[in-house]
Amino acid sequence: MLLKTNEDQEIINYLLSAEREAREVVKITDTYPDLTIEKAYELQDGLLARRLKDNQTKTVGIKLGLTSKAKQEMMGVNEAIYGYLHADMLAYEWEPMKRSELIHPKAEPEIAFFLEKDLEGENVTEEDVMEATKYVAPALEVIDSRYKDFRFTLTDVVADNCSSIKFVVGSQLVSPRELDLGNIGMVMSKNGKVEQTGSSAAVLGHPATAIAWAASQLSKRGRGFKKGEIILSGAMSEAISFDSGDTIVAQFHGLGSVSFYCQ
Ligand code: 0L1
Ligand code: MG
Repeated sequence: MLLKTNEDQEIINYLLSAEREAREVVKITDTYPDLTIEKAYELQDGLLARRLKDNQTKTVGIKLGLTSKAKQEMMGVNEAIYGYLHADMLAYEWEPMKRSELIHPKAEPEIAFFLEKDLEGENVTEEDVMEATKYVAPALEVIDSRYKDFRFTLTDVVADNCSSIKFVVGSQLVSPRELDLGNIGMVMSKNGKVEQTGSSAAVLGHPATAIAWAASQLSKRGRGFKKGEIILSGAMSEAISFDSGDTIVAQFHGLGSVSFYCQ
């Protein structure tokens, strides 16, 4: 599908200003119902290039989305998606997250992979993923769709860099070989009350399977994962909404915990 270059720029401006002003907007497929997935990834590329320039930041990794069968079924799709992580999305456990900079944030528990080798090609296996990973760590991704009521189609969310806004990584770094990564239990609580439990098995059966899938998708576009990058491998349970005054903690069996406070 071809959109005119000026329409592409309008969409990119529309989504970036929604992020900057922490304001929800009508989804883009209301205006462009025929948007294809290829075009949505092109728009994502354009949005990321502008964001890097405007925010004077850099790419630090990749995040996978819609990695659970439950979420794919909910959206009526059978594929995961990916977006990019920028340095200015990295948030810290010790620094309150500012609610005023967010629209309608949700937190999701994930396992972060730190790569010590490039990971590229259409035939990347789970073993290759494990081999290329130096450490894994507990993480909380904050997603904040720019779309009204967090409602969108697959193409909308891809163009919106898969709802990315912030991520927090816990301080415990563990070799992936020391854990049964396909079967890590997780408990996520808000203000001390358990809100979600889950398992890394919810991430396409094993987070390394999800990453191998993403490597093959990236290779179709002449890309791959690079040494030094962080990968957020996908949510281990449903995301939970939070607001100012809330503390979110996710505890992972064998991996420790990660938390943040929203101010
Ligand atoms: O990181 C994610 O799994 C989110 C992907 C996009 C879907 C959503 O915003 O819920
Ligand atoms: Mg996520």
